[in-house]
Amino acid sequence: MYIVKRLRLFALLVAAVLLTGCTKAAEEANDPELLLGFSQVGSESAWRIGNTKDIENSAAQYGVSLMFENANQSQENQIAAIRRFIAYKVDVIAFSPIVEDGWDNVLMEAKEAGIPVVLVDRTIETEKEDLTACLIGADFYNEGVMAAEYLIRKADSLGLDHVNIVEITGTENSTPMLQRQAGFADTIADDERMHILESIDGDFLKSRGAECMRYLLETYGDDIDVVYSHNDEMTLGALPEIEKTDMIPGRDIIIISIDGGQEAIDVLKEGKINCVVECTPNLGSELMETALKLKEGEPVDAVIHPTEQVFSDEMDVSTIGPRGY
Ligand code: GYE
Repeated sequence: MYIVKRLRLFALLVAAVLLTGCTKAAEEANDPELLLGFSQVGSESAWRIGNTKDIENSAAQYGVSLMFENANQSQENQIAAIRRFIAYKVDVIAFSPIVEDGWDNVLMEAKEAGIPVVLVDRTIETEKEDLTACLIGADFYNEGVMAAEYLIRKADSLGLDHVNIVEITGTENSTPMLQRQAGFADTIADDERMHILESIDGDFLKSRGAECMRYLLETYGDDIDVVYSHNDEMTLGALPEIEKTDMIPGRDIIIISIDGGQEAIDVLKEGKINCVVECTPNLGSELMETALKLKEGEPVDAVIHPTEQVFSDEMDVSTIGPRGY
């Protein structure tokens, strides 16, 4: 009898715990802690797809309800998405601006609506104050510096006294394009061996990377010693074009890329890319934590940069683990 009573009591307790748990979960589903509107640039690269996946997974993990909009490479679409977020009265808006300028009007509207805005991945150019709360993204200038420092070490080790570089840049007027270019140019500026033959816009796309490389090979042929490409996709587009000539990428032309996605790392391991500067797309958990703080009116850091590394033929590349994007 005593045991039966104890069992009953235990069962009641379990049911009570389960019920409160369920009610809480149901409450959270109906009334999530935070409604976040996020406007993504597009799906142009493995980096971007990895970034989208990470943001979606992090939202689920933090119990954040995510309104996700893909702008398919158009600033107009991004502006329209931000206006929809404002009309919907989301708690926080986040977006990765495709280019740096042209955001003042829509961001003034968000400010007037009292909705904080987080910049993810890329920044904006504005003269107005306090349009955005913070930036969570890579230090692109430093990525350019790391790419150039690798090149200087490589030129030293090969004993090169004249180095002709072609640069395939990302989307014109986007933060990674501007900063990766500036960091690289500033770092090679004092090295008299280094000459940039031409910088050409590859828009972060594989097809454009191939087109640019065809043009560069037609124009400069085997004068090219180095290809500095602002992302893996353009690099992966350029390599087959080099292979159509009698030059071997990674041996006759030094190939430097940025992002560090799986495909590029596999090609680095094959020896056709010499150096890949990492740019991590995993910004989701920082975004969720920041958005939750903003909703509560708590202070946030103005800039959050993830730490990044360089993968290159100076190291034992077989030790590089799976990249996840
Ligand atoms: O390098 C490129 C992408 O903004 C860091 O955009 C990002 C860049 C990334 O499409 O692959």
